[in-house]
Amino acid sequence: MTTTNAPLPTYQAKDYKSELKPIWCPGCGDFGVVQAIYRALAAIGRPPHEIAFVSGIGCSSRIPGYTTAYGFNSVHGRALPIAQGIKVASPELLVLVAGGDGDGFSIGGGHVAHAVRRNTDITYIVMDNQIYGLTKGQLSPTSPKGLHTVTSEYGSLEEAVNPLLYVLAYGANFVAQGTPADMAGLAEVIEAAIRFPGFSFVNVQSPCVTFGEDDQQVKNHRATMQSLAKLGHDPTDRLAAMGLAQKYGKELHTGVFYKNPDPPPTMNALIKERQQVLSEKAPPRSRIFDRFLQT
Ligand SMILES: Cc1ncc(C[n+]2csc(CCOP(=O)(O)OP(=O)(O)O)c2C)c(N)n1
Ligand code: SF4
Repeated sequence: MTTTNAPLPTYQAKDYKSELKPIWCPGCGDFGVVQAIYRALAAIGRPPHEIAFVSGIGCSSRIPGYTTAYGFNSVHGRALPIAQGIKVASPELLVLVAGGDGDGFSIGGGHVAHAVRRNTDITYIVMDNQIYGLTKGQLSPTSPKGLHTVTSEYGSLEEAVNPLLYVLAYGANFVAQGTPADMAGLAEVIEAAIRFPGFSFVNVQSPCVTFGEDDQQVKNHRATMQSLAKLGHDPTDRLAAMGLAQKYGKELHTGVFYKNPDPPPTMNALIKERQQVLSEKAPPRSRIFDRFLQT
């Protein structure tokens, strides 16, 4: 066998950018999110062909197409089950999931709880713009109460879903939030989420400038965001994380809410363990065939 001392290839953010030109509205927060994803992937350094990027349907679900990873712009609300299947079948792949708050917490809401408890090693990035962008501005599950939209002319009557509290309550082991108003911070939390061994969740406050509350949200984020690290939050304290997550919709916290210091085994690790036990206990194949031949 010949060995070579050639350095391993390194990747830059531009290596993850596809030739497709984004068709988002000028000023859409998703432009910043995809840039942060390129940066995070460059920091991780996995070649694009070792990455599978799954999304549902929505403006934000276009993201996989703007990367050089293998992409699957799948079915509205069904990105998580597809991504889990990919990871279980191909453990060697880095599997990412992206989508909107409607995709994730309305039609796909039931899948989030099970993705959390199955703990497959995938990273779920939600672009939470509090509206249905692609279908032109209907109420979404995270729309704030009172929001005027095409489907709530007199203001929404419903309380918003809190995505941070939702995943924390189901036992998520890595939960973070970012905004394109802080690109470096967003890239950092996405990178940390990818590096975390298990299901990781990043909620991104990614404004919809066309149908959202107003078109000044990125500016407002810059003025009001509070870094959890600077606040002295201990990200290993789940209850403290839940306390801070309750401020969702009122205060904009960025950074890691919760990171389990002792991550439980992932679904792939459990499957491997089970397969090993079964293969040790299983009778030789010839004995199984003999049993059928006797009957
Ligand atoms: C089964 C199904 N139901 C409804 C739709 C219509 N639809 C497409 S995207 C979308 C919601 C988009 O909002 P969100 O997921 O928040 O993403 P955004 O466009 O805001 O990024 C809906 C209702 C669909 N494509 N498929
Ligand atoms: S409609 Fe909203 S979410 Fe969709 S591309 Fe335009 S600004 Fe972005």
